Amino acid sequence: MSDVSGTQAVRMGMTLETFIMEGMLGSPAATGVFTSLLNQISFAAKLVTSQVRRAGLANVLGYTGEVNVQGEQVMKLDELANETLVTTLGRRGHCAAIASEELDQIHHITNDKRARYVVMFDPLDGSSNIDVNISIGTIFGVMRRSDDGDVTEADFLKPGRELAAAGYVIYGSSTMLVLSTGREKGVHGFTYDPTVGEFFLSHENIRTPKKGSTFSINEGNASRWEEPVKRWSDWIKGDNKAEGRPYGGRYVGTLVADAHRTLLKGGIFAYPADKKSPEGKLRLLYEANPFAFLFEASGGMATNGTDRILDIQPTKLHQRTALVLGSQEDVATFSQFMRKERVS
Ligand code: P6P
Repeated sequence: MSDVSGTQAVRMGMTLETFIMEGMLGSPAATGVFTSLLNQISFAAKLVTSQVRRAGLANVLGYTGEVNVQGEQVMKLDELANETLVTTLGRRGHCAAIASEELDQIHHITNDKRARYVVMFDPLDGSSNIDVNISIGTIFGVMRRSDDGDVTEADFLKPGRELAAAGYVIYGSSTMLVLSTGREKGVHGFTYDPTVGEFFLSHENIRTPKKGSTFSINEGNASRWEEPVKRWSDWIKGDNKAEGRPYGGRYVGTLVADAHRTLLKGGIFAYPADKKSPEGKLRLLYEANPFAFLFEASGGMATNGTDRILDIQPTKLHQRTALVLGSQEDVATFSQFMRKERVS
């Protein structure tokens, strides 16, 4: 019987960098550029987690007083995270351009042919929860460039099914990076050990249960919902032991936290369109698509209420969408209500 303690076993375990490299070695066609880009994102996550963990001490809380393209107050940590990602991804020559929630336009880096990828991200999702110490996160997607021409916004405006990789970092009770390079490669979680400065494989091959027991939606929007959403909400809270209802209600108010719980435990997260947000609130390119990519790779499902998120053809960088993520059975039931195929 090994006498290695749990912690030591983790330290002797698989780091994110090794896992990515071995993934590359498993794909001889990989040139190493993609692998190196993923390692850059992991390095940026380490820098941002350091900033987030020090936020209370380093007095980076509070508002800069500026307003971003979303019309929201920009918090200092938002800016710091954005700058960190832009700077880190600007190095090594793998990334041709960046799209960020914090930038009105794409940030052009290089047209060099060796820069084969573009990266879209929300640098700090849930920033309104920063100063009340609720989990926040970073969400990213990696897309191959269309051709060897100059990189343009068109390189970003492709359906999410064309993503080469997607993932997120959740800055919660611990910092965890969750990543997928596609359905055939699965979804894997890596927990950060700050004493070593490395992400270690902690959740290999995450699978989302086919059916869950929690629902996650902002009930404060109920008066603005369309009738089918109201009927679904009444149904999921109805008393039917045989069908496992009522589901438990869980809502953090940070997409990364609500989606992370749903990815691991199953159930359903929904941010539907409503009278206040007729297009939905969440952003297609750097919030919905990366999570839709992950949920489909983990055996879950992602729609805008009726149609597959990954099939949506984007037309604008910051366009919004309704978003429903979760267990296949739970998301399918939501769609039945939205299509008026059922009313209870
Ligand atoms: P509401 C955070 O501001 C965010 O963009 C997502 O992280 C989160 O899911 C959503 O907005 C919460 O919005 O309207 O429920 O506060």
